[in-house]
Amino acid sequence: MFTSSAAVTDGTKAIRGGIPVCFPQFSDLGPCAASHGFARTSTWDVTSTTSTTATFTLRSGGDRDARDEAFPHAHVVEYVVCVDGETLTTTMRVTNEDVDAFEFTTALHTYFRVGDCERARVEGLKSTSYLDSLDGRREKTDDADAVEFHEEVDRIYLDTPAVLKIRDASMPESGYGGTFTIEKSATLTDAVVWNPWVEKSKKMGDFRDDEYREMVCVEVAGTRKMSLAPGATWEGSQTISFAV
Ligand code: TA6
Repeated sequence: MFTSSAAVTDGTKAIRGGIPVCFPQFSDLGPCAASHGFARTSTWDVTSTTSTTATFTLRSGGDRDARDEAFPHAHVVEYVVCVDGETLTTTMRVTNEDVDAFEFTTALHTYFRVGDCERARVEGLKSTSYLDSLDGRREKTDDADAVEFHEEVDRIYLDTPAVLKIRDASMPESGYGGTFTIEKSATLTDAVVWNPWVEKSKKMGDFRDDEYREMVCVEVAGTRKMSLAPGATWEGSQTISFAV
C-alpha cells in the first residue's frame, strides 16, 4: 500500500493513502458536501480482533457532527480487514437501521505502491465503458490492452470484470515490481482508476509534488446509487494479492 509522506493523520482530513472508505458516497455522487462522504474522516470503534482480522464499526447518531445532516438515516457500517497469508481482504457491510430505505454509493479507495507509475499498467478494463472525470464524466471506451499512466488519469469504469491486475514493471533494483491482483465482489460493480500526475499533485498539500510516481489508485466501487431497504444489509469486498 502507498501512504503519502505528507499525509495528515490528526483527523482533520482524510489520510492520503491506504484504503480510504468512501461512504455514504463516492466523490460527489451523494448528498454530502464532503467529497467521498464522512466515513473516512470519522472515528470508528474497534469491535473485535483475531490473529488475522480486525473489525471496525461506524454507527450513526451519537455525538456525530453535522456531517450526518446530509444523510439523516439510521445505519451501521462494519468494516473487516483480514490479512491471511498472502492476501488482504477488506469487507464492508452497510445495514439500514431506519424505517425508510436510503440510497448510497461507495468505494474502497485503495492506494497501491508502485516503483514508477509510468511503468505500471492496469489490466482487465479493455473496452469497458468508463466515465472520464477529466472530461465532464463523458462516457468513453478504451481499446488499449491496459490503462497506462503518462498523464493524469481519473476514470470511473462501469460494470467491470471481477478480477483486475496492476502490473508494475519497475526495475527490480527499485525494490518494487510485480503484480497486484484485485478480486472484487459482484456488489462492487465498478472500479475507479486514478493518478493525479504533476499539476494535481502540486495542488494537494498532503502529497509531495513527485509522489504521483509512486502510486496508482484502483478503487473497487459502486458508483451508481444503491437502495437499501429497512433492516437490510449490503456487503461488498475486495481481495488483494501480490506476486513478484
Ligand atoms: O480517485 C478518484 C477521485 O475522486 C479523484 O477525482 C480525486 O479527487 C481522488 O478521488 C482523491 O480525492 P480526495 O478527496 O481524497 O482528494
